[in-house]
Amino acid sequence: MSEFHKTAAECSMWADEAGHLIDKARRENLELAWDRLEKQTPQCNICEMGLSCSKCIMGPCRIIPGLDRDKGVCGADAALTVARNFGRFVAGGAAAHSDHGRDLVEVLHEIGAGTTSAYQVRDEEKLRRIAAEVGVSSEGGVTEVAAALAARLGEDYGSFSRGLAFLPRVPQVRRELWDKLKITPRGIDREPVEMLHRTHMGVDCDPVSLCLHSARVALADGWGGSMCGTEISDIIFGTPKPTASRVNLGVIKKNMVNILVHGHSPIVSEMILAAAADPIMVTAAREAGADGINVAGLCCTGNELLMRRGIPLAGNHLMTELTIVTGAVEAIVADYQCIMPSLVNLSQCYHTKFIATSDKARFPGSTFLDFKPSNARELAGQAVAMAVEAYKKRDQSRVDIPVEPVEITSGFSNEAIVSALGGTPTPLIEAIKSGAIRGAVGIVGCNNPKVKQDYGHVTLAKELIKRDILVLVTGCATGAMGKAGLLMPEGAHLAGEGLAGVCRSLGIPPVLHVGSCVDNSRIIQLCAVLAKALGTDISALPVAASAPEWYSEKAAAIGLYAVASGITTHLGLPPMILGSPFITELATSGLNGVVGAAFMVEPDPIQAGAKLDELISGKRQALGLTA
Ligand code: XCC
Ligand code: SF4
Repeated sequence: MSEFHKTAAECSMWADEAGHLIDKARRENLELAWDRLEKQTPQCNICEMGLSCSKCIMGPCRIIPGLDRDKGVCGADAALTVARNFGRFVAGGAAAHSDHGRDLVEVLHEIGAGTTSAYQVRDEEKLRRIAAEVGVSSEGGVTEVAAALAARLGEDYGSFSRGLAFLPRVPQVRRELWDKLKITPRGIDREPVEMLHRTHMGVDCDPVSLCLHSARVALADGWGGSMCGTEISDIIFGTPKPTASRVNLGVIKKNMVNILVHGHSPIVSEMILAAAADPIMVTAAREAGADGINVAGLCCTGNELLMRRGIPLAGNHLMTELTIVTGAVEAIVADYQCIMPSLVNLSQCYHTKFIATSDKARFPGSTFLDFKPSNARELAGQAVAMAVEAYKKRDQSRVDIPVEPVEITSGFSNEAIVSALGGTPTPLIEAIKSGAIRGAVGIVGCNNPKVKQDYGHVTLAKELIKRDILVLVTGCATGAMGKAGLLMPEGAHLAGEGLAGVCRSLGIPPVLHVGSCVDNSRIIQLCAVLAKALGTDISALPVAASAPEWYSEKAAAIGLYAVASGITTHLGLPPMILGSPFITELATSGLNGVVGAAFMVEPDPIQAGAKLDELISGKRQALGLTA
């Protein structure tokens, strides 16, 4: 029997509570991501190295240096092929985040135009503050300011922007460096589109130039598209504040109509939440025999609702299939990104309704509701009604929810962090200077069935906090940290003396949940604030980023914008670049001399913890602080 068809007890590739449901899926003959990975193994080594190209039909070409096949038909060698492939990979991720951000800009525009009643501005103070920051009028009515801000940020998506609105947040030295390197992003859409152009056959044939443009693409995401996503989501749905919630499969309730929201954007999930609270719907649920309606989150839209509303998180990326296997999910309402196509089939093996809501993310075999700002509230009502109907068809004998939920704290927006510190970042800077907090690492998202689920996230976080390194977490890593108890102030007992002391005095956990994938923009902004306060560049700060279990193009874009912003980034799995020693060297070391940060690939989270600790010690000493 191969590794992936083993029972949970025989195999250790997944988180503890997952195993129980994997066994159930086995008994019910249902296929999961781990099974499909096994069928795909061994995976194509040439692709894994980044050495296959199908960008034109003179190909497809496989570049095999040393085998007298060292160039494609057009003459592209290994370095060029790897650079082109990686460039498009990053562009895919940047496009995803930025298009999500655009949807928020559009909702803000509709609020300004008065064409939606479903959405309002919940954080007027932030609306006016951001408007003033980006140079549009912050005076007048809310709708006027909303319209002006949407117009200004909308401009950043096109080619004729006067410079991305949020660029002044970046420390001056870093901006000068970007200008010198010609990687200052010029437009949120422009950079990924230019990447598609440059990587067409016969355009940019210089691997270095392509890598620099990859950095520009990523920066357009981090300081552009993702930042729009975060800031406007806060304006429309409220800026997160510390809030108590729960996490894991146990948040799915046996006696409730369970609706899971899945995807990334809060635009749909917030409406589902509103519709589920409608007394008419709750009565309908009771009439159907349930105690009520329970909304829980998956992946990043789950993180959005968790941050702002304290809505519990049912699971992360690799738990999404298993939530259906509990047999207690009436509906999955999906927007876009990271939604495994397998969920549609799997939901058909149960009574679960799979509801797609975005015209750009169609799922054959699902129910489609064409959400727009103008009809969102009405369609959300329809989705909830479908879930209530589905409850009547639930087979209670197939219901199996193996665990009790774990308590967590969420909601650490930068505003909330600064407010917890008494209104200024100074106490944080003092804590860093004194060494109580030696540094900070952002651990971001994703699971990947190639690595043991959650192990990388949790192990690395524990390695860091015990060394007095504060951890900020986003995306799918959140569920893992929560289950391990690291998102509660009590988790501080696993931290070193200094960090534990800070956690105790502020009543905060040693791992702070700061949001979804796009909310990594909060982390770079916080770094910029600290760098400016210290009169230095981001690359001088004792900080790093890490994606121990990453899988997605978006994660590559995040990693690269972190690096290009001066933040060294650990990856638990290498990107598909190893076919070019030149590009590999550039990514893992050469970039240090260019942007003051580089990628660090280390599969073992314990080793990674030690290496990040060493990096942080070095940065501290360079700042004249104790190691
Ligand atoms: Fe997707 Fe964002 Fe990754 Fe989770 S963490 S698997 S990208 S949902 Ni951002
Ligand atoms: Fe082959 Fe070049 Fe065409 Fe790629 S672009 S498929 S390497 S000929």
